[in-house]
This record gives sequence, structure tokens and C-alpha cells, in this order.
Amino acid sequence: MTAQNGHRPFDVGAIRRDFPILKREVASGARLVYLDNAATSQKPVQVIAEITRYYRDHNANIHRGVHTLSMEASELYDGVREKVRAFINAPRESEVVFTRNTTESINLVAYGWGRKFLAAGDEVVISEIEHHSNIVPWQVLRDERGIVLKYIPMLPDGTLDLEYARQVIGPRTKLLAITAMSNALGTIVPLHELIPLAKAHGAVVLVDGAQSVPHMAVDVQALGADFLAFSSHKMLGPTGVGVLWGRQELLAAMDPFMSGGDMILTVTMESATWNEVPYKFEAGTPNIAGVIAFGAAIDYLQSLGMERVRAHELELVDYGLRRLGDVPGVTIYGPPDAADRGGVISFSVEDVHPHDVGQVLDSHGVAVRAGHHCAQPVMAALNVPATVRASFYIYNTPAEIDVLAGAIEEANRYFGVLSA
Ligand code: C6P
Repeated sequence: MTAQNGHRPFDVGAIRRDFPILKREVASGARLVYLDNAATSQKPVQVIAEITRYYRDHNANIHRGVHTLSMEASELYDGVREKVRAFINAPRESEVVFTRNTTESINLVAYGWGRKFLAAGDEVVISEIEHHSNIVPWQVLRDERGIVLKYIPMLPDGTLDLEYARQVIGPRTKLLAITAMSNALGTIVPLHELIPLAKAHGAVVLVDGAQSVPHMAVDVQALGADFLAFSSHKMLGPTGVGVLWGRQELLAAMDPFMSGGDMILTVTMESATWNEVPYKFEAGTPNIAGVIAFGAAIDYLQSLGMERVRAHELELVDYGLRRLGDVPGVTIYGPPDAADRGGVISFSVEDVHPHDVGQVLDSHGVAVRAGHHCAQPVMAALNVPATVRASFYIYNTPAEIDVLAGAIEEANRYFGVLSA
């Protein structure tokens, strides 16, 4: 294990050695520069090894068998609940529900809580900078139940209109469902201002932590939220594992989302009773290997320290804003101040379609996302069809940002922008 403890400096070189994929070359022969971390992060050897170890030494179904392997697998799987609890400072381990991803976690709230506790005329407030995963489930509920969906608008700099938020969050608000950080622009949402507004009206608060939990210290008790959704795959862990944290009373009152094995206490030919929280929400055989390896991802991040992860990304984004800001033809979207954003830089290159920029970057080994980033309302607000998005994580370096900037300059030359 080469991950570092909290007392040593943030040694990116040592971190990089834990990520074998960073040594590979892409099709063009260039060394990979992976700047698509908001889509999914790479995995360290510790996580990869944990998956192998589970299948090699412990593979069995959980919560079902009395044999040694099943008990070992159950213990390893449920042990990760405590790691997640500690990571987000949740009061109870039983409040940690394993899902497939953030999308499923939000849907669990929409189906299990929304369909039970929201009625026609009740207002759900979201924002214009949400990922589709935190828009569409509420639109479906609106169409089904007649709830009223309201949006906090985005200002031109990618931040939210807090004055409007103060007006739109009111006595009819039953739920504020809000991202902690925009995946499309990197905007860090001032939850410390928004959550008290919702709480003053007795509303429930769901935080989409898909982009915050992997990149900064998140403390659900300090946040004062009721639900927090996030994905393992964006924080060094495997795909197919997500978390819904929810306050015990709310989870206990909610209906199950899926039904079947493992989520019941008793079943007769006529009816069934539900298992206790969190098992009530984990129907069927889960991604056992994935959850166990997610535990190794959390250990890795804990060993670095989330404050240091955030500080590292802040340095990168600060450098990136200045470096890309100097490249002719580049327009950067989102908050101008690095401190107001996570490690994300969304940009466009004058007269070059974002997909073409993405292709030229790929030929230099630089992996970015080009498109609408599953946040089409953000694109509409910016009046652009798409952007190019570079997103950073623990293993990225300023030198990689230089490669990115050089490759954009190359795209400029290739498409004739500089000579025009
Ligand atoms: N954003 C991106 O490239 P899933 O796919 O369920 O793990 O996460 C959904 C999701 C929800 N909220 C936010 C803020 C997100 O960023 C994402 C995933 C990826 O930006 C894939 S679209």
C-alpha cells in the first residue's frame, strides 16, 4: 500500500504508481492523460486487488448461508457500511443503503418517499444546474402525481440565483433536491445557505453528492440534509455500486423501491412484511464484490485525507483556469474564481465543435468529455450545444494541464482558427 497518511505531503508521484492504467498509451501512441474524472475515476491497485481477493478467497452469496464463505462475504459486505458511515459522518450504519449508482439512489427517494409522501400541489424545488438524474425522476413524479416542480435558475457565471432561491423555497416546498456540485460546470453550490432555507419551511432535503463526495470532505450531520446520493465509480471504486444515505426515521417510513429476496422478513402466499432498514431497500443479490472493493476505495481516500484531496484539486483548477485562459479562442464557462468550483473546467474553442476538439485531444492522449454532460438545461442556459470538459482527480498534475493546453493550441492550428 503506497497511499499516504495524513502527515506526509500529497505525493502525486506515489499516487500515480498505484494506478496502472496511467502508464498506458492510447491508440495514437501518446501517453494517457486522463481528464474525464467527473464521468468516472480510475481505480488503484488496492481496489483492483480487493475484487480479485473476494472472488478468489470469499465468493459466496450474503445474508443467506450459514457456511463459512457466506458468513465471510456477509461480514466483508456489511463492513463497508461502517466505512461509508464514517466517511460521510452519518449517525448510524443502518442509514447507509447500497444501490447501483447515484441515479438509482435518487430514484429510490422519488419512488420510496416521493410517491408515499408527496401529493398534488406539493412543491419540489431543484435547480437549473442539476444532472438529468436529479431532474427526470421529479418530472416523472410531477406527471404522475401533479406535484409542482420549481427551478432555482443559473446565473450567467454558472452559480445559482440565491435571491430567486429565497423566493421560490417557501411554505409549499416539500422537497429541495439539489446538487452539491455541478458536473457540467464545476460550480460548488452553497448548500449551507440553501439547506437552512428549506429547513425553515420543514422541507426534506436531498443532496446529489455524485460530484462532491469524491472530491471534498462531506459531513451529513454538519450539512443538515436528509438524503445524500453518490456513486462508488467516481471515487476510485467499482462501477455498479452507489449509496443512498438517509435519516433513519425517513428510511423507516418509506416504501421499498424494489421487492423480492433479502428485503423481506416474512412471506406467505397472501402477503409479506419488510425487513428492517437498510435491508428493506436492498432486494436481490447485490454487487457484493463491488461493495467490498468500494471499501478499499474509501480506505484509499481516507489515507490521503479529503481536505488534501480538495486542496490538490483546487491547485489544479486554479492553474488550469489560468493556463487555458491564455489559449486563444478558448471560452471557459462556470464560476471565474477557482475557489467556487471543484476540479472541473468546461470550455469551448471558437469555431470548433466540442466533439472535434475532443477528437484532437484524444490524438494527444488527452481524455476529456465533449457533449452536454447529461445537463442539457445548463447547455440551454449557456446557449451552446455542448462543451468540452476537463475534470481532475488525485493523480492529475499541472504538467498534464500543459499537455491539454498544448493540444487545444494544436486543435486551433488544425482547424485554422489561429490563422483566420
Ligand atoms: N455524471 C458525468 O460525466 P451515475 O451515472 O448514476 O453514477 O451518476 C449520475 C450523476 C448524478 N449527479 C451528478 C452531479 C453526476 O455528475 C452524475 C454522473 C457523469 O458528469 C456521467 S453522466
